[in-house]
Amino acid sequence: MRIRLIIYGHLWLLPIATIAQPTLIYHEVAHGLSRPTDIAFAPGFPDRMYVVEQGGKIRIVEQGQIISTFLDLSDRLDADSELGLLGLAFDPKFAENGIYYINFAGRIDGKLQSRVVRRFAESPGDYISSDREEMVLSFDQPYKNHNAGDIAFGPDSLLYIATGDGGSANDPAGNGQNLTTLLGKLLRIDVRGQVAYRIPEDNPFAHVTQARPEIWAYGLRNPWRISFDRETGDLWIGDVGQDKWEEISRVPANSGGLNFGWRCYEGDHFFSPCDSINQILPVYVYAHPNNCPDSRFCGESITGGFMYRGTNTDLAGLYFFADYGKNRLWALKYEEGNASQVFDFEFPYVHTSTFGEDAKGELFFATIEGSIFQIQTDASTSREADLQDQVILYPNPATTSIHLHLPPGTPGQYRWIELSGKSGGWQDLSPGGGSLPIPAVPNGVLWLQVQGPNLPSRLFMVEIIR
Ligand SMILES: [Ca+2]
Repeated sequence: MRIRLIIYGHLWLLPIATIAQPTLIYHEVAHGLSRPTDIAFAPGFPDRMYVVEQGGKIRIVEQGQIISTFLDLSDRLDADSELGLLGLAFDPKFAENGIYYINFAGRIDGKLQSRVVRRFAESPGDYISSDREEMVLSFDQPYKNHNAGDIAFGPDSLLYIATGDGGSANDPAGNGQNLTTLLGKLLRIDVRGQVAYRIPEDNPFAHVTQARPEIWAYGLRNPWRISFDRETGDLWIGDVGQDKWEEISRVPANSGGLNFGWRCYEGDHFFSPCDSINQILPVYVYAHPNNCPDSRFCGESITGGFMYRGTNTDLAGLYFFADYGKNRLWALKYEEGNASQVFDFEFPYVHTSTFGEDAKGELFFATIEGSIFQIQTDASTSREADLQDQVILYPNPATTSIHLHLPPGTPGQYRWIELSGKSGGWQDLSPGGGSLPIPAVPNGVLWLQVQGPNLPSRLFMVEIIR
């Protein structure tokens, strides 16, 4: 068991009760993605993972397979430096209206810009989005780096947008503390309705001259990934530091106007002389390798994650995060304003680029090399996986029919899905399976989706040779 008690800050608040370090199992749920920057799940489609790729695509992953390209903006975006497609958030009513939002940064009409746009799936279940797009918000970027770009709907159904300080290094223009720019901020806007957006009446600067009314919090450098705690409504930020300190900060639910300190502070350390400011201290900071007493707990570029609120009680209330340069996964237990315990987990790979949370509160993360992993423990290794292993398909390649074996006594149903995402109707399967006729299609591949009352949905790629 490895436990590190945090000695920064309020030592007297350390609780007496500690929890044992869980043992994690990383289940690779998909691979073959290209530079993932965000993972999202759409309301109403719990088994469908949308993976955002920096180069401009959103790919749909189901049952471990990349099943379609939902969106492709790669001809409009280049992913040079830290530019590209950086964030995706589904409208809370997506299952009814098909509306989703993306954030990207790129060279647009000759200028470096960040944009948040509203987009539409013709029908919410579509595997390919329509091209319809409406501008919500855009602002210029002085440099290619520090574009943050994560977006998320809060429990208040308002859209929160993380922006970076503009880039270069050391925030040369002082954007983090400048309330007249959208750079270096957390924004909060109301995107409901026919207009681009409205300013919520209770935004802290809604009626302040010399401040942008979109601002919810400020003093951020490059908030690489934000997330809401679905239980408390708190918003968590992993804010990438300059040369010394990485930080995790918390925006308590319904708390506007907080200043997280950059560039007066890097983490909880002075950085650049400022008039006195009312800085909200980070929940947790860790050092870069050249200044780090315990190499297991240092890094160089934080990737913020999520508070675990899934079904596994061993992980309940742990905030998971990682560092882009470190082959580690970390989790902190938050109590009374501090990280009361921080756990360090071995992981084979560096370059954890982003995290995601599904409808049940289970957590996933991606490596920039294109693999997606689920965070699990022994306790969550499921009967489902055992059952899935007993679903067998043969022969494959096939000609006009294929045999599907199910676990003995298990009924199910199946359907065929074309690569375009167009699917046929569900057909019943006898307990134990049987022989399935293959639709009359030219040589090529089709997806076969199988599910049942006691059988989690699974996709097979079937090669057809006539
Ligand atoms: Ca920038």
